[in-house]
Amino acid sequence: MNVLLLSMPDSFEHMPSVVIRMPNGALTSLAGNVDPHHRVAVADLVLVQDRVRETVERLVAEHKPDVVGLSVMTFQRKTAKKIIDLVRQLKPNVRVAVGGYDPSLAPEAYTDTSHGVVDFIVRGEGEITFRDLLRAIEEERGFDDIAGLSYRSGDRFYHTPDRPVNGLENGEIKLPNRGARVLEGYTILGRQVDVIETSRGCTFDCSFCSIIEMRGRNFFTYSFDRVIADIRDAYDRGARAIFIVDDNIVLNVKRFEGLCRAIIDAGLNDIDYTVQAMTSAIANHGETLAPLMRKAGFRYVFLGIENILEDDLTFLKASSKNTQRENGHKAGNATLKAIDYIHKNKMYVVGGLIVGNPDDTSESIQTNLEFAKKYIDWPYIQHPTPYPRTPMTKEFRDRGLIINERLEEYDGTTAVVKTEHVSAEEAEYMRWKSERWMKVRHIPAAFRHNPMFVLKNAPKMFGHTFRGSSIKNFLGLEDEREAFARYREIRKAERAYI
Ligand code: B12
Ligand code: SF4
Repeated sequence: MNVLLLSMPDSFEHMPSVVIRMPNGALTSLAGNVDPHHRVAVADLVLVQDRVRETVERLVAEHKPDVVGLSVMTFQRKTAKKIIDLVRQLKPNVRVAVGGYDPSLAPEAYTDTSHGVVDFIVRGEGEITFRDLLRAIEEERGFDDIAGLSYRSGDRFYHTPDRPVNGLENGEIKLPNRGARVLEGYTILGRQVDVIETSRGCTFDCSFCSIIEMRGRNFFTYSFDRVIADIRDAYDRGARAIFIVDDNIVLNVKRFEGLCRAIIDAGLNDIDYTVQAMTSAIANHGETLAPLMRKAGFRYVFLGIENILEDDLTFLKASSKNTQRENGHKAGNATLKAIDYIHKNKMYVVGGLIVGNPDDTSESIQTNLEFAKKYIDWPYIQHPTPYPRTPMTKEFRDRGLIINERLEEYDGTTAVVKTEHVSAEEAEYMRWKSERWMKVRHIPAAFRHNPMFVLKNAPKMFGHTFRGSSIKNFLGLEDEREAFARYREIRKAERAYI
């Protein structure tokens, strides 16, 4: 069968497509696990944000898909439905499957049979479910024995039991198939970027995170041999930057250190790696871990700081993962120590913070923004966003703080909740205003690393960072709120990808 797999074009403020266009790791993993006689094409639509319709039309004409699969996050739901409608117009007898976080956690949003009609919802991990689904379609048999699937028969949906998460070590999930990609242009600051995974899952339960509802509290790992083979495949196809998409790679620090050594031993340390990490792991093990990371090629460490105030951390259920330990005892917040280790080892901190929590005041938001200004290299500051089935969503709803139900705006940098003391708009304005200048500060470091790219793209990079601003703003002749209003309009228009 011919299979076309699409990831959505929607990106958000901290992933400006002029500098970052990353592949979706799920789709190549699916492509690597279907039976080999299928002809699979993978298209990451973030590569063609300004020509989504034409690209989908062309791909459907060229690949004549029997099955189209879409990977969808919640803020991409609206776009996904439009793309499904388009695909159905182009090829009425096509079968449409959706998967990823949004269909898994809000399958009810995809059982509407009037618009964006899907045939299959793959819930949770997709490799084995999708492989078996294609087999069942091909053999024209029923779907009841395929765990983790919801399927449509007429206007009704039937749901099979959830699929248990895969242990990964048994080798059942094969390597991704990057050869299936049909679009080009992946980049992070001018370097070709790819994604790899070394583990899945997390044993923490932060209230804003979707992981627990998605797969429970567990942690499974791939063997180093597999990981190295995956990195080498990405490298051989031209990647010189790699984003490790693991939910929480530092849950097992000894293993992570071993992985750094394996990367060094394999000579794959001339790649720029980016990884997401908890502050506690870096603070508590930084003495040995951070130099090894540096040696292995790690450049950006995305730190889940979340918030620097204890009350907020309690709300986010993120206190323990941000706790420093000394001689087995708790010794306060781990953030500063983690940042120090990262900086001492010449790596950069992408600072993940969440501001605008239910009890936040302007002062508590400002405290976090000031902290970010002082200590982090690239801000990744977000507003708490009520994604389907997270514990945080329930609390925001119960307290009547959700002010915006337009899911396409649930991109993390649009405030869709107010606090008990601050309006959503004000929280967003505060973040937007200070974050733009923090981003500018990283440009010299980016220039030193990738001078040609930055020289060539500097106008676009500044243009993106200061969308909505004008000379009048910079001269102080216009209230910054005017620029903020224009920024929001631009952002709104941008969301109409199709
Ligand atoms: C890595 C990652 C990123 C990377 C993305 C790199 C990339 N291009 O892949 C970065 C840091 C850039 C990122 C950004 C964002 N992310 Co993010 N990210 C993740 C993370 C950590 C892992 C995702 C991943 O790749 N997993 C590995 C793959 C193999 O697994 P998977 O995606 O789950 O796919 C499997 C199944 O879902 C299924 N599947 C998936 N798609 C499909 C499609 C079909 C057809 C089928 C059959 C099956 C299927 O099969 C796959 C294989 O088993 C998750 C989870 C987490 N713990 O936080 C969040 C997560 C996915 N991100 C999320 C969000 C919200 C975002 C942002 C909007 C804001 C933010 N929080 O940073 C931005 C938007 C990015 C953009 N497009 O502009 C949310 C999504 C919530 C939701 N309900 O939609 C998550 C769940 C985090 C959370 N808040 O809980 N993210
Ligand atoms: S530590 Fe990270 S992956 Fe784990 S629950 Fe918290 S935010 Fe999610």
